[in-house]
Amino acid sequence: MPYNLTHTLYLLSAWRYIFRRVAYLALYGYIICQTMDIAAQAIDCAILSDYAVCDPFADANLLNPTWSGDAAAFIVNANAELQSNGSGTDTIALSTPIGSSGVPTEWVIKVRMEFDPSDNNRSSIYLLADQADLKSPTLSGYYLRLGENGAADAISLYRQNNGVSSLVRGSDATVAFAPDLYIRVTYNESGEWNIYTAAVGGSYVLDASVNEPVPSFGASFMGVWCKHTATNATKFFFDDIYVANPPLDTTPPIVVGVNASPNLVSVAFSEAIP
Ligand SMILES: [Ca+2]
Ligand SMILES: [Ca+2]
Repeated sequence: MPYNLTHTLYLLSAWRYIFRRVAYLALYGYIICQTMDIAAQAIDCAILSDYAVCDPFADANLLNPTWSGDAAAFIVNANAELQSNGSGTDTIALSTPIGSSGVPTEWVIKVRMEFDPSDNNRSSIYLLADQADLKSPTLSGYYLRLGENGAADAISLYRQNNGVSSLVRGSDATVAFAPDLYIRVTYNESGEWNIYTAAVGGSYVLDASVNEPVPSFGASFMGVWCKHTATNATKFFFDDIYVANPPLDTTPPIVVGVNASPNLVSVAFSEAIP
């Protein structure tokens, strides 16, 4: 019965393949679920490690870390939240250093805006900035914008480079109506950004992804930026700000080219040499 034997072997092989795929997908799904199983809740810096920034504003001030910029236009309120405390129509911002050794792998921030955002009343979360002054016209960096006209306000990741260009837009209406949510952003060495959102106490859900490798960056800062009219000058709230340290650079520079002339030898490396 050569036909039946072949047929049986084929079936066995097919089932083995299917079993492997199911096992792989189950394991992969488990890993993904584990990775995402980070509750959207108040952060505890005592149990977190290897961070560049961890601030639940429990100390009721703008120190540890030091937030600079429009410090007079923000307060830490009685609920231990960073709250805008501006007046009139204005743009206010605060930043804190995150070091200069690379791009962090993760950011978390809780954002609450007690109004429906618009072009004139919106916030930006700077994930990376090359200057402490987030209002500088020459700033380069990456930020999340929360707020636009209409009722479809999405979270959008922008790259800023002496001008602004949109990179990726998340789901419509995520932040259209008095937003109150946690946002978690991850970045990996392949240049992949993932933006997750969660209701307070809920689980993070992927909102948007984009591949956009960050060019080499010097001194880096993160921070919050608010554009407001008089009505909403004190209605921006931020909390539980966490930024992971950039991963250690374990890839040594390698020589990619050598050029020799009678008086000069120039060597090209695969990365910038400090
Ligand atoms: Ca807090
Ligand atoms: Ca809107």
